[in-house]
Amino acid sequence: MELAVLRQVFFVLFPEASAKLPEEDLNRNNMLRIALQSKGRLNEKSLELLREAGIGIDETGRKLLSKAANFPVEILYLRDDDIPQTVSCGIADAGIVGLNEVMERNFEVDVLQHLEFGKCRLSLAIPKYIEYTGPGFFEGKKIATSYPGILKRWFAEKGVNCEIREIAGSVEISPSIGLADGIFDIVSSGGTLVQNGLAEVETVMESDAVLIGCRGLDEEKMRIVRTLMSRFTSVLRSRGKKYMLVNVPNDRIDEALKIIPSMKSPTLLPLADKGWSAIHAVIDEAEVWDKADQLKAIGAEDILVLSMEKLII
Ligand code: PRT
Ligand code: ZN
Repeated sequence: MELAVLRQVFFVLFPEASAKLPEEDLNRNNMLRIALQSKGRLNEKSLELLREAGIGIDETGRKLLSKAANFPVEILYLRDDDIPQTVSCGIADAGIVGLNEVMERNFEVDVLQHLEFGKCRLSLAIPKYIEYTGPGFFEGKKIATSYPGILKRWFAEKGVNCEIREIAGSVEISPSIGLADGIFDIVSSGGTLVQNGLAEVETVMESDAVLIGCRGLDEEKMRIVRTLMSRFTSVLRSRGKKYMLVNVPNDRIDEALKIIPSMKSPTLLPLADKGWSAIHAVIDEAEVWDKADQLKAIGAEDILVLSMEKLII
């Protein structure tokens, strides 16, 4: 898109933000612009993921736009609602946002990668004392939500007609004040529903933060996107993993390898003490104690468990 046009689109879409961005070049070609949530639930986790992927963002006196020091990326901070549109029209090349926002806004963007944080679900809930009889229950009923698009499509699939009341916040109080018969909202722990006397009756979609991309990026930007995705994959794979070193009598190696299967071929090192070897393996943190007990039972000794910094594949 032409720079002048791009600038105009940005100013029309985000008048407040554009006031803070008088002279920034909105059309940098050799750099990937990523839109992140400026504040809210996804902001810190998004920056943490970038940091762990080795991309240092200067956050002192955070502006609307900030550049990475060591990677061809710049960050555009926006409200999450605006991210899908910003990416679809090419003002940002990529973005990190909840899948729920992508599905709700329905702009044309590519969902490139699931980032495994910001996990939640979008569910229908009704007062807990009412008996639920299936999707047909909602025929002719009023439902309050901030996500009318997703809900309309779901009811259309089910062939149910109901009245959707779009409200911006505090959806969960709608049934108790007589505004709606049920709600459709984000659920994480389920605590908010319980506090408001509601029962979750249908899960319409699962969501997590996703990396989205503008369609038709040029080869240079695609190359940066691919590097970014491969770094994210490494970060996500190493989360919740531990590095285990264990000394095993040589005649028990086969059994030990069944207990701790390795990613490819096992790393096996002979010890100075003849008749013994060390096995190195990456295992899930949740399995550490269980695996250690099983290894000790077959005669393994000196089990060392270390934190894992990165798993680059
Ligand atoms: O200001 P801006 O528009 O950028 O942010 P926002 O206020 O619209 O969104 P924000 O920061 O609240 O959430 C951003 C994204 O986080 C959402 O779009 C989801 O993808 C994701 N996410 C994950 C959640 C939750 N978990 C969550 N629990 N978003 C909201 N909630 C709220 C929900 O609305 C409900 O009120 O938490 C309540 C339910 O939580 P539980 O744990 O009681 O079930
Ligand atoms: Zn929002």
